[in-house]
Amino acid sequence: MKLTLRNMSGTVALSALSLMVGTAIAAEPNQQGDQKYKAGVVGKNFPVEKKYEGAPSAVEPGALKMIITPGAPSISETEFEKAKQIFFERCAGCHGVLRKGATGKPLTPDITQQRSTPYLKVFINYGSPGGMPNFGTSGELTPEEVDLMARYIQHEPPIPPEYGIKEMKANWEVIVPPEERPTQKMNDYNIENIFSVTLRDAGKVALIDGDTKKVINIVKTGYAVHISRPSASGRYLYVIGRDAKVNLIDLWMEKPDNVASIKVGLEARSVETSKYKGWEDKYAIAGTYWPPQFVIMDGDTLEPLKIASTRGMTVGTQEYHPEPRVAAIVASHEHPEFIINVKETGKVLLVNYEDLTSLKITSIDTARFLHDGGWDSTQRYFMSAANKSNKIAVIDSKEDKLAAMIEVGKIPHPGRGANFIDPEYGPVWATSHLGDDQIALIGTDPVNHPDSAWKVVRMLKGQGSASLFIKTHPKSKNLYLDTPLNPSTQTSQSVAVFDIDNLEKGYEILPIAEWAAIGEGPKRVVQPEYNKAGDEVWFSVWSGEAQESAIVIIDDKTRTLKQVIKGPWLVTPTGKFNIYNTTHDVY
Ligand code: DHE
Repeated sequence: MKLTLRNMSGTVALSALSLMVGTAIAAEPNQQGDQKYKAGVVGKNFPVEKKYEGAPSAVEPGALKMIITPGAPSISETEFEKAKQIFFERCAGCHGVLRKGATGKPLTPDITQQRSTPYLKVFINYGSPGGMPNFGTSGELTPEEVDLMARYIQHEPPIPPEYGIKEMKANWEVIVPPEERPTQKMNDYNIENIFSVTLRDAGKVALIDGDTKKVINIVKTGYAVHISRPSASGRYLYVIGRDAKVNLIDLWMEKPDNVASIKVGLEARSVETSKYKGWEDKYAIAGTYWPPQFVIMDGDTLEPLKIASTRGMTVGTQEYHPEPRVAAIVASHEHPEFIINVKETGKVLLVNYEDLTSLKITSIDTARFLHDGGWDSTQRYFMSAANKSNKIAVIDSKEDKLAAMIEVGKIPHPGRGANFIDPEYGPVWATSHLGDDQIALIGTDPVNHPDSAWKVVRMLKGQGSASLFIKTHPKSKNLYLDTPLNPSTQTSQSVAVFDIDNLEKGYEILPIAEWAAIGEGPKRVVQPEYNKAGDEVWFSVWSGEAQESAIVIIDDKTRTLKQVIKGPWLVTPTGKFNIYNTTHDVY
């Protein structure tokens, strides 16, 4: 089928059929519905990475004012409201709130008006080989909605409000002031082996005793809660929701619970705490997607102290980006610094927190679009994934400079990655990929293994693409990786495990979801996490909000089922953060 369309600049020919086949994957029922956030991923038969990145934005569209733009097709106020809602739920994750371009293409009126309504409708309807989902033909949007969106994106994007110290302070609460908190540990829990489990769609975390596997407390947190990070001493736990709410939990309390909370913006993913010697537990930092900024807070109370914007020029093309989102943040062990991935500009910021009045920021150019990453085993080198550039940037946190840029597979997604000793090449850090089935092992020891340093020394083949997390432990000989977004149910519901001493032998598949013995549901197996001793691995079996989910614990040595944790409280478990391993960056 050939569609020939006219736009302002002439004739555009599009093979709609080729657009349809390009990147579509096999249909997977969207069993969790498409309610805001509840699915976690969108689209019935969308490309894997779009299912992952295309989740709804936490920015509340209701607050944004309508902007009518000269040259754009007419749109009524009611239509604008509806289109705004659709955009924030389905498009903002990839194109950005301001449509300036993120992993999806820029959609500002100077570009969209040139394209014209019929051309835009084809793209929205059929998708593109570049990864744009087929919103129309997949049934995700009706023909009327496709037409509406084609007209809407020719108008200026409405701008969400800024969020400064005044707004943060108005949404800051110290529930238990530091002077009223325990002066010593008031419970018998082995705090270092507690797991903070994200109950994504419940907006809560479950604190689970890693020794007894019993629930200690279920603590209310932000909306669509994302990650947990403990303070350097291991006493405090910081949790962040997509709604940019940070909760501070005191693990010394008889029953660990919230002692402070703050909303630091409209949308966020990352939180971290100061870990440099002498600065333990002093500061916390949260990075936001909107507004594009980070805030340094008092570690005990979450009082916001210093906000800095990430807006600025992109690497390479050196053009202004109004919305560079803050992705992963790690705390340096070499200097009193936070290391911040800025997604859209492709810059890694090393923010020195010694003097908040004269904030020193070293900005290192890497590549777009920075997402997640973690330390090498010496905790000197930060291995950062520039996912759309298919590269790992190596930041030397001692010298504050770029050590290397390494080409890997398609869309690396390490989580924090995995460190181990390769029998042939010495210390390596590994990442799996969203876009292919490979596992890249990168040499990380420039002193004793200079020939292997900052090179992909092995490329292993896993059981499929759409991996999000890879994990091992210094005491383990196993390397696990999940594939939760793989279109094959068999693959998304199991994990692959490699023997570190015999990597070329291939992997064994563990049917984790089957071991969970739960009812119907997507049952995606996600994020391996070790206990403190490094002899157990915990996996989330992630189903819909109204469906049964589970945590499956296996014995690492025998790779056999040890225990299943279930219960009506276990709603959409995803990330799990062992206090000791997360505090000490053991992975
Ligand atoms: Fe995450 C880490 C962003 C979707 C589970 N996620 C991160 C980090 C970022 C991020 C920037 C690194 C934080 C850090 O280290 O400081 N995640 C995003 C997104 O923008 C994205 C793609 C889409 C969205 O709308 O949020 C997204 N993430 C997901 C999921 O769908 C996952 C699988 C399930 C869920 O809970 O929502 C998910 N992300 C996680 C987990 C981590 C994480 C478990 C921490 C991994 C670790 O081991 O540290």
